[in-house]
Amino acid sequence: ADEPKSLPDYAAWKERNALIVHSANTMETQRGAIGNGVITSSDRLFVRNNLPAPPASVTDNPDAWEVRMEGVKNPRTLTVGDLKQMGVTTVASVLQCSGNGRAFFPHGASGTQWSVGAAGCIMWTGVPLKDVVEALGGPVDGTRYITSTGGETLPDGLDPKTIIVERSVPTRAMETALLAWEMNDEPLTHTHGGPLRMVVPGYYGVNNVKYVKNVAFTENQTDAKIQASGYRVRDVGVKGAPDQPSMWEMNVKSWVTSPLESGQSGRNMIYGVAFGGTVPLEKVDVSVDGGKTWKQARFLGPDLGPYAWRPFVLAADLAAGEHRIVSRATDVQGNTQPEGRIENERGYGHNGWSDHGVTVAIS
Ligand code: MSS
Repeated sequence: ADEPKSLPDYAAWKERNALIVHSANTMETQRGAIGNGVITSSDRLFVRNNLPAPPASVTDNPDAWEVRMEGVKNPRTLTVGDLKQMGVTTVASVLQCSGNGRAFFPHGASGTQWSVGAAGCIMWTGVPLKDVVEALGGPVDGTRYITSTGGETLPDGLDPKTIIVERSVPTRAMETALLAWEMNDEPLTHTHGGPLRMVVPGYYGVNNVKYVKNVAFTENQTDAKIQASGYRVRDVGVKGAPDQPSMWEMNVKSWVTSPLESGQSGRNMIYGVAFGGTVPLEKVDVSVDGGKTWKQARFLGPDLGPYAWRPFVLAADLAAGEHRIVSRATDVQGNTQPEGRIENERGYGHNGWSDHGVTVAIS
């Protein structure tokens, strides 16, 4: 058997036993470690880096970190210290990798084989992007995207466009986006993008650019590979291209977090988490017979707003034997999780309820 991988230095502070270490750049939360909390503790949150993370020293003097603001009437370079004078808000939002659930695709979608744990619900604190943009005169006319650039040092000898983490989201995201310097009430670590991170509530992880050094209102999407052909939904066997849907707003999703393997006959509490992406959640139904019959679960804990997840619970009387336990979330617009997968080349955006179920042996 393979030696269990140890945590890389930049994530050494994490709770090793709560994580599955796929590689030095990819770690997911164990399904059984997600728990019933509304907020994911930082030491259990998944990590995904497309490039090696910058050194820990980037957060030595966080207030001095600079971000260039472009595509606004009065372009400027601002420090985190400046941003802290411009406004502050806290938003609870699910951070989820586009490829969460990829492991369920039978065609062997390439990329990290995430199961359910490339997701967490986080309290982000920072300045609303809107406040910063208004202070700089508003976006330049004709701009349609907000393009954020990550601050990693790029390796020599490669075309920067092929590796840089630079993502464009539609300008409608300006209403809710923030430039965050705190995660779960603590200064943002370099592991998760400190000193400053673009947070786009309800959008897939990749749009939440870490160590953000440039934010530009642009007419077009960036031609960086991670935008142009990466993170695009297309049929199996098809190459990524700019005309395919980009991984922006997340879809409605849920999964069971307990029990996962076994239990005693009689009353069992079935727990899980559910969220609606950018649309508030309406309800979660749970089935203990693989989707033949459903019962509505009860939400647990406070509602921290449309972008947060909601832990849920259903008390079910289970007889001895095997039970296939599945959950199905529905948002207030009536979008509900499909039963199956939407097959696609890179295994993005999987919210099918069947694959996300668990088979539990009750004795
Ligand atoms: N940012 C930067 N700068 N870099 C990188 O790499 N990645 C992405 C985001 N951002 C990156 C960034 C991804 S891809 C994800 S998921 C996220 O991030 C994660 O986070 P964390 O904090 O957990 O690590 Mo997929 O869609």
